[in-house]
Amino acid sequence: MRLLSDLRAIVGDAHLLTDTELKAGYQTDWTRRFSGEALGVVRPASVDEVAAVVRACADAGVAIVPQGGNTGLVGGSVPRGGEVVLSTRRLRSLAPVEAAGEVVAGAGVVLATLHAHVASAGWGFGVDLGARDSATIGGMISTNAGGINVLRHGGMRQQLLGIEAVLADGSVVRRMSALRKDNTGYDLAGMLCGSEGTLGIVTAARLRLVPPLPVRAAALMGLPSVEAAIALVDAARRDLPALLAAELFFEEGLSLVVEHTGVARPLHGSFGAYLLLEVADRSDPADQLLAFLGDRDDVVFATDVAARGRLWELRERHTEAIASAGIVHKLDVSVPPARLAEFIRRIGPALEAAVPGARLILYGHVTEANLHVNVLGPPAEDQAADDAVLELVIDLGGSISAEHGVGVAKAAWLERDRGAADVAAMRAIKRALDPQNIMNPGVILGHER
Ligand code: FAD
Ligand code: S2G
Ligand code: ZN
Repeated sequence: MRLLSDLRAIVGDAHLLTDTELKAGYQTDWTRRFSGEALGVVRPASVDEVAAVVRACADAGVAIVPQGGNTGLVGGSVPRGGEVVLSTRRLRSLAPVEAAGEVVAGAGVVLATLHAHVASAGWGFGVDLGARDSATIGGMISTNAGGINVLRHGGMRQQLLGIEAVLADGSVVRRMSALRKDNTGYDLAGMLCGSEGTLGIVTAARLRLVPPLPVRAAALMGLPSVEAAIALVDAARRDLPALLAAELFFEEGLSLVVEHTGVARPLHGSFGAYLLLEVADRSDPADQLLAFLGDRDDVVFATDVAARGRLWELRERHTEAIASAGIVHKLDVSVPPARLAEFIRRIGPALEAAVPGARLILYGHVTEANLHVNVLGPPAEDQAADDAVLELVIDLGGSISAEHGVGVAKAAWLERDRGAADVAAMRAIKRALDPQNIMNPGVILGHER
């Protein structure tokens, strides 16, 4: 095929994969629910090679699936069939940290690498998440990733100062100046952030850094009910200025983690809800947290790195523990904070009515009322559980996607969530920037044009 020889000429033989074995890792997503056969996997080493690849695919009318760390959870990072997967893993340039607290990173830079890079210059980066060892800067921008520190620093959009991207015609948009204020025209960076590879390919970004918060303490509490946990989080937001993270999980998830990992149960007995709080500052915030906890028992308090890591492991290994139990339907949703307790009370019966016997595991970023609803039991293609959850979320005025994006998993629900006028405006932007519909077709907007 002419396109494959063109791609080989652009990236070199070693970076065009057509062999079934070599393509395999790029064709199935992290949840194992989404998979497809790519025409080929191409691994460009520079923005110019990305632009040449895009032009070649556009000339051939072949669609592109941009892929970073392939940790996305809504099926947007893997082919549906016949596309070229464009892997950004070789776009790993990392400029020196600038004195003003900014850094320019290639799209393929892994989050953990960025954290280490900026820490060595005495800075921090505002976004952190469990997939830090694989998720890439380009992927995190494209999904507008949130993570565990949104309360303090916001998500990826709040860290984004500039962007370099290749559009569907192979042109390169570059807004990477270090200008502190530049109000000239539409916010292309903001529009590409969260576009999940459907409007262009992010090749580099200018990112805002944050002052480091080196001294930390954490506490895991067992609480009698969801209501008690939510009340405590509201109090923590008011009374704990050093609060960095607040994560909620429940018995079902904790038992799976303990069973899967063999780590010891943190508290004796079982509780209606578990709340993990982390405080971070320049000076020691431990006393602030201890004062907040008062004489409460059913608490595990931790200050050193290892002890805090053990508490975080109970939360962050939910994902792999659940995945080890079978094919999981993952629904990353948010509801108005005032309706969070109601959502948690209603989701069990709603799911049981739709899919009797399905196993429900809830956990997530409670300060944003963002829960990760995981359902085990229904086969991958059975949408009944997904529909029951999303129906309830919309009924409560929530969002069908809080931080993972829409992907292909939730494209059918977009109009229910956003309304016809909003979706029509997004379609107009898509048609304008990608008239051939070669940029990740089917993601976010489905296949309707
Ligand atoms: P990929 O999975 O490769 O791609 C994701 C999407 O972005 C796809 O649509 C892809 O086409 C597109 N894309 C990728 N790179 C580019 C690019 N350079 N230009 C244009 N489009 C691109 N997410 C959260 O928000 N918060 C969390 O707390 C969180 N925790 C996680 C924990 C675990 C254990 C796992 C497995 C995932 C978690 N995620 C979380 C989901 C995932 O890590 C994020 O969505 C992340 O942003 C994906 O980055 P990635 O590089 O893996 O992107
Ligand atoms: C998290 C991602 C993983 C999951 O752990 O915060 O965003 O299991 C999630 O949904
Ligand atoms: Zn999350």
